[in-house]
Amino acid sequence: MTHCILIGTPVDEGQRRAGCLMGPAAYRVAGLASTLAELGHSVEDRGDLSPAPGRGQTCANPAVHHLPETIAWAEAIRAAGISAMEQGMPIFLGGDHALALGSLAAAAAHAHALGRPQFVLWLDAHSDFHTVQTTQSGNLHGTPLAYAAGRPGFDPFPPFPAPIPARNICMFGIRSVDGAELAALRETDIVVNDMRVLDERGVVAPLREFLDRVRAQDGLLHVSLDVDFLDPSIAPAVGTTVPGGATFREAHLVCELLHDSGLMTSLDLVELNPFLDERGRTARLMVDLVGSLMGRKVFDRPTRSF
Ligand code: 5AB
Ligand code: MN
Ligand code: MN
Ligand code: MN
Repeated sequence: MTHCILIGTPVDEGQRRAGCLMGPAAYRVAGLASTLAELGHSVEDRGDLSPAPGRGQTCANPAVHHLPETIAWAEAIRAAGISAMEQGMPIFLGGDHALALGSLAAAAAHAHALGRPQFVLWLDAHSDFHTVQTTQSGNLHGTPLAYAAGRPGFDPFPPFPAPIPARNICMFGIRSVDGAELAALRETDIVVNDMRVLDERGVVAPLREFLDRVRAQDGLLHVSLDVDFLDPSIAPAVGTTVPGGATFREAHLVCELLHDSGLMTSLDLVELNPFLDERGRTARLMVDLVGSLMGRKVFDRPTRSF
């Protein structure tokens, strides 16, 4: 059983449509803690983080907004994440995806201290591979994976503690990539399982290939679940909907396979905008997916050993 540490991270500055700051409250209302407890896990809710005031950092890209505030969030999340990582499995309740500028740094620092490799599974419609310099929208929720991979162009941010090797990063569900991201991704070994791949191969084989590599290297695995990984027809509460996302069963199957692997060591739940939800259905779906990630199943049956 796992000691789950809930860390509310109501970041809203990484994009322009207000509402993600209500995400942590929506997860609590939707029963995240009781879902985990019913599965036999211990749960510690550390409440919501609040960042220090921004320190006025600037950058050359005029589109970028809320840079100092986002840096302050990243620092607060990194510090809280590192201490949680030592005590259990942090679940970061977003908040927009800019929170991963902190959670990935915490995971990487922790893995580095243990002398073990860090892996990342990025469940998202988007690749989030912009730098502070290349983002055209200026929305920093589109940058965390580039920061974690050690791309240059993050000068105003603290240096990423132990950049994650590209081959340790696996994207799932991708269907919206900007030109600058595509050009940069082509230069890396990141495994991009876009929707075309998942349509052709399903989710099982590509996910097992990745999990086999994590296991073979005794890696730690950070999973970042962006609501827009899901098809908007089942998860409307997100500011950046892209049609053609993961179905209800594909998403649950990904989570079930992750649970069977026993490899996940930290988790982000990001981009939920409860203001856009329909009677809480997206928040409830995200909580149900966490249930699958943490061991809920209909029948116990022998699973393929990883
Ligand atoms: B999300 C876009 N690439 O840079 C940009 O939702 C979208 O965290 C970023 O994945 C989406 O603004 C960021 C067009
Ligand atoms: Mn994202
Ligand atoms: Mn996204
Ligand atoms: Mn989004």
